[in-house]
Amino acid sequence: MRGLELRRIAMPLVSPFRTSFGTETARDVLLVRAAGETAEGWGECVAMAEPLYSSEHVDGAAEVIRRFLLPEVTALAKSGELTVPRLEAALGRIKGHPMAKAGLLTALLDLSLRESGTSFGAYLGAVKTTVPAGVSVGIMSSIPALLDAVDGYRAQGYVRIKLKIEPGWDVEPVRAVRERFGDDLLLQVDANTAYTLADARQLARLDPFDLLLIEQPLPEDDLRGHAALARQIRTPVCLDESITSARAAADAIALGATSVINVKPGRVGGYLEARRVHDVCAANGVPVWCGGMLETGLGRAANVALAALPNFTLPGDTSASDRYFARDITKPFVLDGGHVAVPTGPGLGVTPDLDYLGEITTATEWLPVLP
Ligand code: NPQ
Ligand code: MG
Repeated sequence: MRGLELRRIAMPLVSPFRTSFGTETARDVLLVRAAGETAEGWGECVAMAEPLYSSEHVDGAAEVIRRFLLPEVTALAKSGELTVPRLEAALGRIKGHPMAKAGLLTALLDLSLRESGTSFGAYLGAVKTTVPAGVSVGIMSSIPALLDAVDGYRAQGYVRIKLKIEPGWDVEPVRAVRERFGDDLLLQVDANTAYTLADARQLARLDPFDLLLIEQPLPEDDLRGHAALARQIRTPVCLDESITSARAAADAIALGATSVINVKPGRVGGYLEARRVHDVCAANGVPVWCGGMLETGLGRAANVALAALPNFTLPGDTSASDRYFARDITKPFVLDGGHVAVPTGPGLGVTPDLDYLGEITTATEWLPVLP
């Protein structure tokens, strides 16, 4: 293990993406490159520029990696014990910062899988060669603008639509999409914590529209509130932000706070813990789907491999690259009959275009691991 490169890139979004917590116009991404003796691996840290989705943010994640995670890598490398499972265990001493840990662990996992010629999908236990693609549709300025956007995504083949909602943009957009596109459309909503339990009656007004689920209506730490809400509405409750580990998933299920779970590797500290979330849910008969954090092709490749595990029975936010970016840093992920192909090459199965990466890089930093 020679070292780690931290690289910041700026990716313009094809259109502003508005959620209940804010409007994003560009993706500020932290990439981790793990340089081995004979190969290298890539990991994408999904933290946002500002701590709006969760408490992490990109500058903080970079600081945590260089100051607190790197020494754990170095210690294991010095004793010749550096493996991804051992590093994951060692990182447990450092509290929190799952997105920083996931970016680092994914780079090392990619490196080791490329060395052994194993794909992410094969390593994780994928049972499919393609996965159905859903799309997350931001809060729009008007209902006609929303209907146009949904129409465009349907024409591209997306098999499931997710509408971002917030107080004042919930029942009417859902009603309009249902009326326009019919009862067969797979439709769900995501509030990103914008409601409280006092809004239960308003959220029950979504009941007639046969939504697949409502994602994270209440604050991240309000598991009891989600359990109470689940008893007051017909739409299944699905947790995203609240599910920070496999143990948190088991607790939320036991409490009746969630009947479906959104799995995001960055939110739970990496792909090994994401697989454990999958396994705990499968053991409890709770279906899961793969969330998205506006990943580049590197993060998208790993997510698509994860989404090919057997209990990922609902379409994920595993959209094509062009949902977010006019140009991706890897060969773009494309829709084929509403599905995205699981990469089959070693590791992530994709590599960044280094010339383009250079053009959009805003900062790089080399962190040697062993002298
Ligand atoms: C979610 N993602 O499921 C998130 C939240 C989200 C695809 O809906 C920049 C970086 C903007 C990450 C906006 C989707 C973001 C972001 C929303 C994540 O809750
Ligand atoms: Mg969500």
